[in-house]
Amino acid sequence: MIPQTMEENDNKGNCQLHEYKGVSFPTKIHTPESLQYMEDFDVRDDDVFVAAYPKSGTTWMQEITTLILSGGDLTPVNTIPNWKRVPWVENISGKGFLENCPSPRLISTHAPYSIAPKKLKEGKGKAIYITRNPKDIMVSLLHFSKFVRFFADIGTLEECFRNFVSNKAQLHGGSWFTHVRGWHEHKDDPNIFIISFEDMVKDLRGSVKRIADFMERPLSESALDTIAEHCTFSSMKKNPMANYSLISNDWLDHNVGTFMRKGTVGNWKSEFTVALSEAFDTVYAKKMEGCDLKFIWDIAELHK
Ligand code: PPS
Repeated sequence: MIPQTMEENDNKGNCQLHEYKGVSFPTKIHTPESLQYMEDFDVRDDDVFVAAYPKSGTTWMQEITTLILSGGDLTPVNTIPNWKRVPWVENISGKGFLENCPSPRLISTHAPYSIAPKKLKEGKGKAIYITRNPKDIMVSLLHFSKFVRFFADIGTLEECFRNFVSNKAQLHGGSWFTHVRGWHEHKDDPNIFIISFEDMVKDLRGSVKRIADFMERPLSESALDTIAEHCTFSSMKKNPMANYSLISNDWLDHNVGTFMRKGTVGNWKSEFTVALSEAFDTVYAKKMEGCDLKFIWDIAELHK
């Protein structure tokens, strides 16, 4: 979600969103041309995309996939910022940067399936899609919007809710419901692997192994141990190459918040009122009708 280079755009004025094929994106880091570039992207056979609705665990997966490719060698995650290791294809700076990245490439995207790279949809390369329960996403997004300067403040939690459940959500990546349903419909495609944030919280080592198997990059037991240890929330929170502390105050107001905030399941419970939670559940039941995706909403459910 963060620009790949600080030169990418100026940072004056309010952040605006614009629509590309019915999906909202922040104008500061995306243009119609950069989004078209994503759709037409020249996918290589060994490309691996990290795809997610914002605040679903993208940065976490960037770290995990980097370490899977390095076989557990910590050098890249300790020396290269995540936005350079796993750049966003739809950002303005994607074009010109990605073509020069050596294979195998790791590439991030917050795009819904409808506008994901066409070649990926035809079966070229692989994508790992991360889901997260949407109440935790909403809370994470709300806090993020207070300290990120290229993204409009999304108001109170109630205002965020009304926006979040709207079919025309004025949020980066558009409607969460459309996003998650669109990718989930392709869960059986051989080049798409779906995993939840909650699974990763529950069993990080087991999740890393599943992801590595999907990437066809088997790991030794000791590499698995190293990756699981490095990718804990407390460890990543301290890593300047992953925690966005390197981003200047012009882009992120570091006095207001931190990117690595809670990293848990069920944090929404401390922010949602009972009434808001019930209103959410009603809309959720309607919008997710016919979709067999199940979420874990509470940390206690993880240990059942
Ligand atoms: S972004 O801005 O869309 O790229 O954000 P994204 O990386 O998708 O999601 C940020 C949330 O992921 C949490 N996070 C983690 N949780 C647990 N363990 C690890 N290692 C980890 N790394 C990132 C991060 O704290 C954000 O969630 P919240 O709920 O705000 O803490």
